Amino acid sequence: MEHRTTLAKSDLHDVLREMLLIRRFEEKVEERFRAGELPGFLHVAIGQEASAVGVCRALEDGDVIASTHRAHGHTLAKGTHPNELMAELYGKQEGCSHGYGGSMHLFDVERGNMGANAVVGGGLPLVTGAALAFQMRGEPRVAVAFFGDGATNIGTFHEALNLAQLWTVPAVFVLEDNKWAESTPESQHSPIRDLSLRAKAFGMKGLKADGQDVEAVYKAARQALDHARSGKGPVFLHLDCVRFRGHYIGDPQVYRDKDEARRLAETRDPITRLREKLQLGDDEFADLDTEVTEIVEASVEFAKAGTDPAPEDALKNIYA
Ligand SMILES: Cc1ncc(C[n+]2csc(CCOP(=O)(O)OP(=O)(O)O)c2C)c(N)n1
Ligand SMILES: [Mg+2]
Repeated sequence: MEHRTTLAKSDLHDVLREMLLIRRFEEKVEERFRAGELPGFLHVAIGQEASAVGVCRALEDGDVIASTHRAHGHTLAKGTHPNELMAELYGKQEGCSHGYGGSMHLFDVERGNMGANAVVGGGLPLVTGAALAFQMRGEPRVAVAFFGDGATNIGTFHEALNLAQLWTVPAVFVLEDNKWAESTPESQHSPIRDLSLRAKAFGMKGLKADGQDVEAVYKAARQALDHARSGKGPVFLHLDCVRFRGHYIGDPQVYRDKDEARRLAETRDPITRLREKLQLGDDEFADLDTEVTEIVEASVEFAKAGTDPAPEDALKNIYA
């Protein structure tokens, strides 16, 4: 895809398809998890598809990302095939982390994904380090960290941004601000209401966008990436996002107003928004839905037919 400062009209259909694929993928994962087929712990980013797709679409070949515990959308948007992602969630050797990782440890280094991270804030120093490497080698590449509002309170966030700015490395720090850290609302975990102000503490360029509007995300991400790539230093990109579901699948959400999530899903769904903009009729949308749902169903079949890792290989990649 040719890179522009805004998404071309001709690309928007494809963008909608990608967001819908991620949505249907995560709905299927939730269903299979509740059916007891998937091991481990599960966080979905249903409602946050615009951030993953908008940012990843703006990347150039060679750019890298690091993700969080809510990583399925980022992983798909960075190019991992749904089969490889689903196989990983089923713990199979065919998975992108060869069955060693699961939902919170999705890696695909060949496609520039330095991994999901179960440690909140764990990806941030990796991104500063990768960006430093690009700078030292004179490569025109950018490293991008996704992280949540809760992560802005952890030490690695401050260390990573401080050094990134000090060394003017080509990094973009993408805050997916969904206003929750597990069951803690932002007003109880941050002393400031506007988290874009975090960038000011480091003298870092800050940009803001509506994280539910994929076109706005793309536009801001392009600006951020261009700035970082041109050697002007890192950028803090604050995306105003919405978490439609609980923190994890199974979360009873007793701490949250029951109507809030429903209201937000009705008014701030990035897929509905783009569908309306494209004026897609019911039949056209249904066709798109069938197409992505078939891809998701096929990924489940692929995963179920996968190979279980051998028990004797369990310690193979442990180095510390
Ligand atoms: C270092 C560390 N501390 C605490 C946790 C437990 N934990 C997992 S997710 C989470 C909240 C993260 O909130 P945020 O960064 O806003 O991401 P979101 O879940 O909203 O996407 C916490 C505290 C953890 N995984 N790692
Ligand atoms: Mg959050």
